[in-house]
Amino acid sequence: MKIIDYRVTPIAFADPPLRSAFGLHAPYALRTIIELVSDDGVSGISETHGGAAVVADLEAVRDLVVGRDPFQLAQLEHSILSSGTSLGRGAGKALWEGKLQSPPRTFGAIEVACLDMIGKALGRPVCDLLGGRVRDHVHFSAYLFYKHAGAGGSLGFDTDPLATGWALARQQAALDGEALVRQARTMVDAFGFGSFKLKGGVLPPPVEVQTMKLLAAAFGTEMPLRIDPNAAWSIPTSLHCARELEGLLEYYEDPTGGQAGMAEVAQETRLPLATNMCIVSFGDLPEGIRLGSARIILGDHHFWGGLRASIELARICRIWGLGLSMHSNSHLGISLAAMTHLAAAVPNLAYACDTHYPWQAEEVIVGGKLHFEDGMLPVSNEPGLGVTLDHAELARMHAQYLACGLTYRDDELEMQKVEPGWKYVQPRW
Ligand code: GKR
Ligand code: MG
Repeated sequence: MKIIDYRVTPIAFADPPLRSAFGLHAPYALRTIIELVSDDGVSGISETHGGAAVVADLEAVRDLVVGRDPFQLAQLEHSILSSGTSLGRGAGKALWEGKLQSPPRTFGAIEVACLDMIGKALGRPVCDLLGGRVRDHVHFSAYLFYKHAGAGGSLGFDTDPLATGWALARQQAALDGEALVRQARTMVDAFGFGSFKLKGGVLPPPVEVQTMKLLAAAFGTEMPLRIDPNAAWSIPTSLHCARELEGLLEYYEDPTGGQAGMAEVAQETRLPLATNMCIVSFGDLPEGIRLGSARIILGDHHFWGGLRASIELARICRIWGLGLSMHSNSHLGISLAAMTHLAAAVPNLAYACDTHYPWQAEEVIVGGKLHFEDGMLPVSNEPGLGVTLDHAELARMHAQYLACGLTYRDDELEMQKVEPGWKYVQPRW
């Protein structure tokens, strides 16, 4: 089997004006779709981060991909990681994502497409190529955001008066605790999620602590809760909030920045600390383990080097007694399918995975959006990832990419459009 065609297509899709410590989401989120075709006519697809630098990295390895046997992943990984073809740029500006390394992302995106292709050739789901499933359903968590009014995309910052239910909640502003509880209620009603993650680092810490308390009061203390201020808090603020939140949280995600800062907070609180910011690659693990910067790692196959590397991460977590959860960014169904296969194959994934998926209305796969039931997705039995690329939607979202003019994620710039002079600072409080 030989890869004879390799297509890299940047796309953009509507994204609501969600807030985070980095600023505000732009009206469009960017992703990249990879398609491989083999000499015997089998295709493989994947989805990764978006924007011009990501596309350039994927294009730079074209000659290493075309002509390759998709089964020879170790060879391909070695040649991409050692090729020096990476431009070494991140998907976003002024984000922790600047810390992410491009070669594992580039390889990971191609690896998923190869696994999809291999699965289709063998008639087996991707999770079977990762060791097989240990579960038939994967739990996801409700990802709550403070947000401005609007649904993104062509709707811009306006709302659609005909929208109801979650479609309406997705458009409504939510900039205080009560509005967040309403958002949470609608999300649970629509998707049945059984845990919450609040994207913090947006409003002053007492407001965010209060939001967590309101969520606990509204949904009961048995509902697992997490807050993720994306390192917007200083060490003293993180410790103060930890005292307020003790007993309330399933885990405390990146309250403060850096391995040493996180370790200092970890030493002073009983809350388990989690991260997708200070441990983001295998190279970060020795220091993280030595310092005790986090008890839970939020893996993400998009930047840890693919699905097989994520299985290796899971084993390391098991050996070192670390918990494992899963991180997400704005994404579509191909990523969600890959996350689900990975989650199915990881025995020690003890937490519901993050997903931004409910925030997106568009889809690039045939049949439209995947459906959560009771906050879970079933693990597909279909060959490969079990999803098919909708080429008409791909073309439409590529045209949207070209038309929207965005080439990288810049939440700070977007924030400045509504609050002139706003600056990303870490820590803010
Ligand atoms: O979508 O604004 C966002 C999130 O803040 C995202 O950029 C983070 O990568 O979800 C992420 C996280 O858990 O840190
Ligand atoms: Mg996080």
